[in-house]
Amino acid sequence: MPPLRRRLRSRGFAAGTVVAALAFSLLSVPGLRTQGRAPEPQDPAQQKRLEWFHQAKYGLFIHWGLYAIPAGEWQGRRIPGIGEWIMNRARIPVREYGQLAGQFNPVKFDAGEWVKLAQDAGMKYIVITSKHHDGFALYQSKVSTYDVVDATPFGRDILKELAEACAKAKMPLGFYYSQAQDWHDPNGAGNDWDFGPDDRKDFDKYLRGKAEPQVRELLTGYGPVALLWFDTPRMMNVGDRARRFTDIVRKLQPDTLIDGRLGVAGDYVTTGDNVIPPDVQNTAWEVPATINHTWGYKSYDHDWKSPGTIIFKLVDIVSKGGNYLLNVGPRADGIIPEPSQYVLRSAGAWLKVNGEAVYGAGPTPFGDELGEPSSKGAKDLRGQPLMLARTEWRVTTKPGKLYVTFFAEPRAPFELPAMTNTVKRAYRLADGAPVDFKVQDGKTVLNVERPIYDPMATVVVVEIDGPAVIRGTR
Ligand code: H79
Repeated sequence: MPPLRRRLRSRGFAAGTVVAALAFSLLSVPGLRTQGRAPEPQDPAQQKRLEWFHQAKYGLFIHWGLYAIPAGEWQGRRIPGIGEWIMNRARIPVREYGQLAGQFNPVKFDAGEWVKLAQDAGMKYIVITSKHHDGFALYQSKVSTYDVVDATPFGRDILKELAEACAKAKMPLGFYYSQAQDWHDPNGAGNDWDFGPDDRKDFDKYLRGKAEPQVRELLTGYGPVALLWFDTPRMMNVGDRARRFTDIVRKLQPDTLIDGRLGVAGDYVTTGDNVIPPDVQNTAWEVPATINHTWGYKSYDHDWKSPGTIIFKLVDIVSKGGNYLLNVGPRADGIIPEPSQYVLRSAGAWLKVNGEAVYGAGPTPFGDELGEPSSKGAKDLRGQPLMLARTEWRVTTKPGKLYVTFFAEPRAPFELPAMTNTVKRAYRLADGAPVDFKVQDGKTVLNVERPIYDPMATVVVVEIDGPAVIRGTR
C-alpha cells in the first residue's frame, strides 16, 4: 500500500470524499512531489542516524556569502527576488561579482554569538551555506581559491570558527552545499550569461573537479558534520552523478544525514522552500523557511514574521511530523539583523517554558484540527482542491501524553476528537495549573480558562491511558 493510504488507514479515517480530497491534495504538495524524494523504506542504520533529527525539531539556517554586500541592490537598482540570487537576477559577470570578495571583511563576525543566538532561540542544530550557487566558499578550499581565506581581506575560515563554537556548545552543525549550480565555474550549472547554456558544458568535469572534492573537504576538515544540505539538483539524474555524492558521504562520515535535494533519495524529505504540507507525513521531513522573504541579506526587506507566527509554524510542523529549519541572513559586517534576533529570542522564551510539547514530540493522532478542503470546490494555484487550513489549535504527542496547543481562545467547552482512551489528568504546561475535564457523549471536554493563559500559544497537557490515542467512540 502506498504510504499515504497506509497512514490514513492506520489513523482510522473513514473512506469517503473527504479522504479522497485530502489524499489528492497531499499528492499535489509541490515540495513533496518534485523537490523532496521519499526515501526508501528505512533501514535500521538510517533510523539510528535520524534519531537526533527527530528529537531536534527546530534548526537555524544561515545564508551568508558575498551577496550580503550588495544586499539586494546592484548599481543603484533594487534587484527583485531572493538576495542570494542577485548575481543571476542582475546578470552580473563573474569578473565583476568576484570583485566583491575584495570587500568581504565582516569584522563583527563572532561564531560564539551566532551559536548563542541559536541556543537562546531554542534551536537544536545549525546549517550554514558552505558554498551557494554563486560558487564562493565560506571556508578554506584547496580545490579553488574562490573562498573566504584565499580571496578576501578577512582571511579567516568561517566554517572552522563556527565548527569550533558549535563543538564547544554541543550544537550539531551541518553544511549547505550547492552541488549542481555554480555560477563561478565555467562548467557548473546555471550561469548562461558568462558561459552559455548548460547543455554545452562539461558538467562532470565541474562535479569531479570542484563539487565532489569540496564535499570531501567539508567532511574531513570540520569535525562531525550533522548533515549535508544539497539543493536544486539540476542535471543530477544522469548516470551515477548523485550516487557519487552519497558514496563520499557514507564513506567519510556514515552518520551524516543527507537532505532531500541531492538528486537521489536522502535520509529525509525536504519540502519546497517555505512549503508546509497540509497533513501529517510519514517519513522524516524538514521545511526550510525564511523569517522575511529572502535567504541572503537584503537591506530593504523588513517584512519579518512575528514570534507568534514562528511558534505557530513550528508547532504546526511538529504536529505533522516535521522539522523547521528557519533562516537568518547575516549582514556583510557579520551581524545577524537585529529584528531576526528579536523574533528568534522571543520565540525561544516561549520554548523555554513550553519546549516539552515540541522537542522529541510526535505528530497529531487526529488531523481534524488541520483544516478541510473548500466545500465550494475552489482550486489552488496548481489546480488541486483548495485546502482551508484551520489555525486555532494543534496536537503533538509523547507516549501517554497529548499536548494541545491553543493559538486562539477555544470554544468553551473544548471537545477533543473522539478517542477510546480515558483521560487521567489535564494541566497547563506553563504553570502546571489543573484543567477541568469531563466526558460527554463519549468525548473528552476540556474546560480551558478564558482568556487563554498565554495569548501567543497556551499548551494543555492531556495524560491518557495507554501510550497512544486510539480513535473511536467509547
Ligand atoms: O538557498 C535558498 C535558495 O537560494 C535556494 N533554496 C533555498 C534554500 C533556491 N534555489 N533555487 N530556488 C531556491 C528556486 C529559485 C527561484 C527563484 Fe528565480 C530565484 C525565483 C526568483 C529567483 C530563478 C530565477 C527563477 C526565477 C528567477
